Amino acid sequence: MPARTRTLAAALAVAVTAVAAVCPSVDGAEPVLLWIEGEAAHRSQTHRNAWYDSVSKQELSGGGQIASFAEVAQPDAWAEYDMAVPEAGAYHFWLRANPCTGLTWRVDGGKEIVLDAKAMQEEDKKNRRTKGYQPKVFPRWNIAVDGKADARYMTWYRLGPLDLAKGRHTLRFSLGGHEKGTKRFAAIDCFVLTTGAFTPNAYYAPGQEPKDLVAFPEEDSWAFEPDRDAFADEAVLDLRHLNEETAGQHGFIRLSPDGGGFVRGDGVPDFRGPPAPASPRP
Ligand SMILES: [Ca+2]
Repeated sequence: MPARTRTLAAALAVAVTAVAAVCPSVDGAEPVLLWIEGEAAHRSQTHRNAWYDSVSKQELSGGGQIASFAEVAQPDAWAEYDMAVPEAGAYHFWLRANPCTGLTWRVDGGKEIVLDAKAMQEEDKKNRRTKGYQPKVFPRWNIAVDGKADARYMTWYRLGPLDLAKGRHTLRFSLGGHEKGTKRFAAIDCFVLTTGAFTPNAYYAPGQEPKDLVAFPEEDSWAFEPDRDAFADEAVLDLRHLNEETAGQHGFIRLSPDGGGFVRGDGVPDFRGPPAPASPRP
């Protein structure tokens, strides 16, 4: 394999390993997966803001979100979802959202739970080298229609588990929190309740084909379908710490000036594959 190709292959292996994450499956049971769009709320109260609503629909599951930006004098925003849960179980709760000034949820009128993004990030940071640890916060995804890096983004959060009985349940979110005398804003793209494994993949649901996927002739391509990474104790490497806090925050990865590795957009070496031999081996 040419040196440059080999280096690129190694780099891709790093990138794929760094973003992989799973949750455990329920033994012997066919997993249930409920994928619910934020914009499909059964009841809601929200407030409009031209800047906060200026997001790219292409970066959102189902082409939409539910968002609210409450001025100081406006009441709190909220959204409710009625769900038919097909079987009782411990459900992993995943949320793709922009919590901004605050986001809470509660099930069937129960205790209100706060999404504490900062605490979750701190826990991830503390455990980034802990084998078997599964991160709670995934990289931010810019959804601003003008591409500006401001408060318009989406992030996947691992919130579970939720014990749910079979039957109808109502999930209620607050959008922006409850702090009096402040502007309160937040948005939800979608959320997932599943008894099985789930790996966030931007705004795509499991099995959904990317819209911009390029088709190659079968003879010039192969299926790249690596097994899920369970971060088992016997794993040799855990490269999640290489992820940027915000995806792409340092610009595009490019070839280093010497052609032997890669650098970030700001010129800092990012990762390298095995060194290329200076001359053919004897
Ligand atoms: Ca959506």
